[in-house]
Amino acid sequence: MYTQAFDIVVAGETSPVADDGDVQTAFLARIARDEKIEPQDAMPEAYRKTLIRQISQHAHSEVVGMLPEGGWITRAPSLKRKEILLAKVQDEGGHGLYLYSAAETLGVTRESLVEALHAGKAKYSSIFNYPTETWADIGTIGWLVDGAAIMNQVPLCRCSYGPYARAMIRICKEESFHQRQGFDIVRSLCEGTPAQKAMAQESINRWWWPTLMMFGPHDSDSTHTGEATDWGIKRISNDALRQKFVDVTVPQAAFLGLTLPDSAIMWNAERGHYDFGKIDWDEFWRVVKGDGPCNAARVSDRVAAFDEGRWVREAAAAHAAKSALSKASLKVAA
Ligand code: FAQ
Repeated sequence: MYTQAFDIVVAGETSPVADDGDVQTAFLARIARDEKIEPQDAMPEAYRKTLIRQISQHAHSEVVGMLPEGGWITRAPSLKRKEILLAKVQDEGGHGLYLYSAAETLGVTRESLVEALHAGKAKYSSIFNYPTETWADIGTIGWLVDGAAIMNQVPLCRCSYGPYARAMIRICKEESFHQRQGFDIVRSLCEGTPAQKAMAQESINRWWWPTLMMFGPHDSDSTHTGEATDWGIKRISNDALRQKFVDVTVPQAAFLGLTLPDSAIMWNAERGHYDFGKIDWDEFWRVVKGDGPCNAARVSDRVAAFDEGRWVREAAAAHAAKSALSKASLKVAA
């Protein structure tokens, strides 16, 4: 399993806390040596809490992220596209699973994390509160949203917390396939009829700015970057990742013959980067605080899916209990 050490802390208990001075110093020295911190290791309470916050928000994002695309599985334009989209949406569910498992190694229960999501108390990525209006949006999500997700997540493969870093390795491999399938959909539309190309352009116009918001607030407004960087969780800042994303995406859009909806995008030879326009942070915070176009629908759809899946969880638990019982009686007989 990618996320677990064998001797994890028991759910509901916490990892050994390293809040006294000497242990704190030893912990920071391990971080400085780039050693992985494992679930059974002593760690500062603030480090543990930051990881639970980030990993659970990430897990929720993967699971809520299944919804905007899931609605297009039955409407995909061909059997091939349907199969690919089905596999992609399943992958996102799997990513949620690895990440909830990684969070559980820190002593929280998955149930408590899911409850917070369903109660509307937990954050997940702002991007999934926008609607998928056309088939082109499925291409755009793969190309831009998965592209941004990879840009942010590749550095997390080197994160100081072992179970999170190992989960990210597999997730990034799969996200990279997702990004390519999205680019392939957009490319097909751009090589199709004028109406198909227009559909792709209209989709990019809607998704470009929300995608840039995925990287989080400017570094100057980012509350967690300082500590997360000191603790080896965050390796590259929000603004630096956003810039890297713009730099790789501008030439891709030019290759496709699409225009990014920002007249300020221009190569800056002095900086060696593309300049780009101002993000609407009011919109970002509105969406993060629950007032985006789809926030209410996303949470209620998740709650409904969880309720509808109750019988599957109960059946799996009953099967596991029955198997354990028959194994135990075989042992007694032997
Ligand atoms: N949306 O101090 P910072 C995907 C919050 S997965 C909502 O900068 P930090 C796969 C932040 O939580 C996409 N909230 O925070 C897929 C904090 O609030 P808090 C998710 C946001 O943690 C593709 C506050 O603002 N990826 O797409 C956002 O240092 C396609 C202050 O911010 C991850 O979760 C936002 N965009 O940096 C699935 C990657 N940005 O907790 C389906 C892991 C910030 O104090 C289809 N996470 N906030 O109440 C990270 O790398 C970091 O957590 C950041 C934020 C970079 C997201």
